[in-house]
Amino acid sequence: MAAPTKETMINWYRQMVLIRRFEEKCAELYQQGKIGGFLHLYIGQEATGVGIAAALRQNDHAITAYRDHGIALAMGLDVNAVMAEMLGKRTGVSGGKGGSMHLASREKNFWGGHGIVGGHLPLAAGIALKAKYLEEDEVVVAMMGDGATNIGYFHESLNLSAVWGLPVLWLVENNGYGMGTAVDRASGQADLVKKGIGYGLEQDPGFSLSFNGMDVVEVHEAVSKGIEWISRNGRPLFMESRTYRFQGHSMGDPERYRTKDEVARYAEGDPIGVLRNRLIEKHKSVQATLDKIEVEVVDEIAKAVEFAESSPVPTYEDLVSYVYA
Ligand SMILES: Cc1ncc(C[n+]2csc(CCOP(=O)(O)OP(=O)(O)O)c2C)c(N)n1
Ligand SMILES: [Mg+2]
Repeated sequence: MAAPTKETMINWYRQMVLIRRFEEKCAELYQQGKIGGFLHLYIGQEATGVGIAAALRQNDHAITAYRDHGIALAMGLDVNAVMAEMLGKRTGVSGGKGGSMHLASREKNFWGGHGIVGGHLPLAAGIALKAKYLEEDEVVVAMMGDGATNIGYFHESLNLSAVWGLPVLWLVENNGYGMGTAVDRASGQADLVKKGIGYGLEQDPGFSLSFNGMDVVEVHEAVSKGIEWISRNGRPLFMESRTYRFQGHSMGDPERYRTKDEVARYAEGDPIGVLRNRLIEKHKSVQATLDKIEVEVVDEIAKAVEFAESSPVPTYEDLVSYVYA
């Protein structure tokens, strides 16, 4: 596989910084009471979302759980409309009726944004069934948390995908914890890729099923190989991105289940820093470009907040549309 070009990596850098600053701004807006409900930040996991989005081919699909801002932005959803959704505005990607956990875009083949742990996994199987039925070469990347691998939907979906030969890349973002429970305290099998064995999923496709989710280059390469393998073999795969979330599970998490030292240790491998160092090591001159990106992104986020704040809230008619009663 060809190494990504300098331009490609700079673009990934921009996307990762955009996600990071977006998330920081959301935390601020939440404290100010401008964002309601739950808020699950993607800080620390940016390389996984950006690497996946970069690996998707034109007609492939992505679907995820409630920690969805990062992949939504990486899938190219408009930053203004995503911010407006966070604030529950009519101009939001889901008309302001979904909020943080329900970002989606039919046009971008991004199917959300789902609040029930594992609840989107059967939907991923359904999207893949459509592709199989119509003989279309499309792969669905179904992202999930480590905690989601312990729920009934997981079993049913992986099982059906194997029985029916569905083109799904089941992709667990192993960030070490559920809400606050470490992986080995919740899962009888803590080596998560081994969970695919029980469903007859391929264990030796010729590349590693588990990869370093803190390095966007590695994520992109692994997911590209996974998608290519699924497309060629017409069967699902189960892969693991080893990542880490730097913030609490949701807002207001006292984080008693881990030490500050542990978080600091992982922060040394901050995915944005990893990519920045890699770029600068290879191309010294790129530093000014990266610094400029930082400034541009802050401006882009400020404009998105302005757009969201000045947008109208949904009307009564909006609220009762698409509602079955
Ligand atoms: C069916 C169901 N049970 C419980 C919850 C409450 N809940 C929300 S997030 C979460 C933890 C899930 O952890 P993981 O799958 O690892 O995802 P992460 O938050 O780490 O991204 C739980 C138990 C829920 N939303 N849905
Ligand atoms: Mg988790």
